[in-house]
Amino acid sequence: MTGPTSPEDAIRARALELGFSRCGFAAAGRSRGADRLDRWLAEGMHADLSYMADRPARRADPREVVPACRSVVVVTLDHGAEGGGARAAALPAEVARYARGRDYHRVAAVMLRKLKESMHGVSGPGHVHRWYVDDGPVLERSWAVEAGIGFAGKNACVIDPGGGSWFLLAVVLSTMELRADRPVAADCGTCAACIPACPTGAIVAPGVVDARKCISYWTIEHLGEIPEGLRPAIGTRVFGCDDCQAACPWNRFARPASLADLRPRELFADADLARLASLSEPEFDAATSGSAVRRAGYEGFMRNVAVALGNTGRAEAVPHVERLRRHGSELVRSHADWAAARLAETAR
Ligand code: B12
Ligand code: SF4
Ligand code: SF4
Repeated sequence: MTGPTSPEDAIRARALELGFSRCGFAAAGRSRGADRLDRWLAEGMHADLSYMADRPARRADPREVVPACRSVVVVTLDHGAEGGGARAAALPAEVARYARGRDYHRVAAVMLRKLKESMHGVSGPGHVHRWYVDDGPVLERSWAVEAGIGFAGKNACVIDPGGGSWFLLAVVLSTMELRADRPVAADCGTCAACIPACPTGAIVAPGVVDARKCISYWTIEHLGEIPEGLRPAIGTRVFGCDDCQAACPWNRFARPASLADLRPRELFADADLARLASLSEPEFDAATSGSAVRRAGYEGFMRNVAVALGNTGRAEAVPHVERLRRHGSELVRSHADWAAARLAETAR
């Protein structure tokens, strides 16, 4: 057997050995998605995600982040589609699939540190390899498209025609010149299933998601009150939303989670609103240790649980809503009041 013969082969082999599910390379420059970013920001579609509007020129071009950047290495982690959404629970709740296991940012960080070390071995001294997973000023999806990981779907997600979209992205900005991969030759074609599948109409044009309407934004990123008009459409989702991916026919090719750490924790795979509504802050902290769900914060999460209970239309939800109406947080109490009023109209 022969060993890797090129820097690209060596880096790809190492990425896969570390547990990443894909690895591709793109030539650094102004991102092909940069104009889309400019339009999105100009329309205010970033809601109050101020980091998105902060120095957009930087986000548009990795050479503004790492001077002399020549290549963008894109790696992915399959989080899988496991956990059918709480079939066993009495009052089922939905937690986005990517967040049911250990926080991918933590999982990927350990692997990216090792990948970076190996890249130094390949490049020799004098090179810079800077990694980001979600948190950097990098248009990760656009780079994934350019690096041949997949195509940009009408739901804005990167879709691998051989493996769907249930995966997460990370990048390494490198001063090494690496041979770019070719973009994949596939697209959505005439399909548009994700657009009507979005409960809030957040996919405002093919490939364009308005964060101001997206359930993922309201239940994960937004810390304060959720507008009343949006609450019914949130349904029983307590953290994120998967509907535009669940509707996608390419996901019949999805693979299971690539790493055991990403497989669902029982609390989130079979999430039960009754159980979630009873969580004290220390219990929430313990249950979300090392989990992405912690991002919503205790108050934000319990606010989401209150809204979800209000949307069950079930009389069994009433005692749990009543408990949340006595919660220590004014934010949670006010959403529980709304839930109580909604259940009074809808519960059977
Ligand atoms: C801000 C953000 C959000 C916001 C805004 C969403 C949005 N669409 O922008 C909110 C909070 C709503 C959100 C929600 C979600 N997010 Co998010 N989010 C981000 C973040 C931090 C920035 C995204 C961004 O730049 N938006 C600006 C807009 C203009 O770009 P975009 O929507 O990404 O679309 C790009 C491509 O589609 C591309 N494009 C479209 N057509 C074409 C054609 C060509 C030829 C090219 C080159 C590019 C291209 O153009 C756009 C700009 O580059 C990225 C991480 C990162 N640093 O990139 C994660 C990221 C995009 N999110 C991710 C995930 C998993 C989600 C959720 C599925 C989570 C959930 N289950 O609740 C939802 C999905 C919502 C959706 N359908 O987009 C993953 C996506 C993985 C994938 N396979 O695509 C990322 C990459 C995080 C990660 N590291 O894995 N997210
Ligand atoms: S994550 Fe949910 S709310 Fe956001 S665009 Fe997709 S389906 Fe719509
Ligand atoms: S559901 Fe259809 S239109 Fe939407 S991303 Fe998937 S293939 Fe594209």
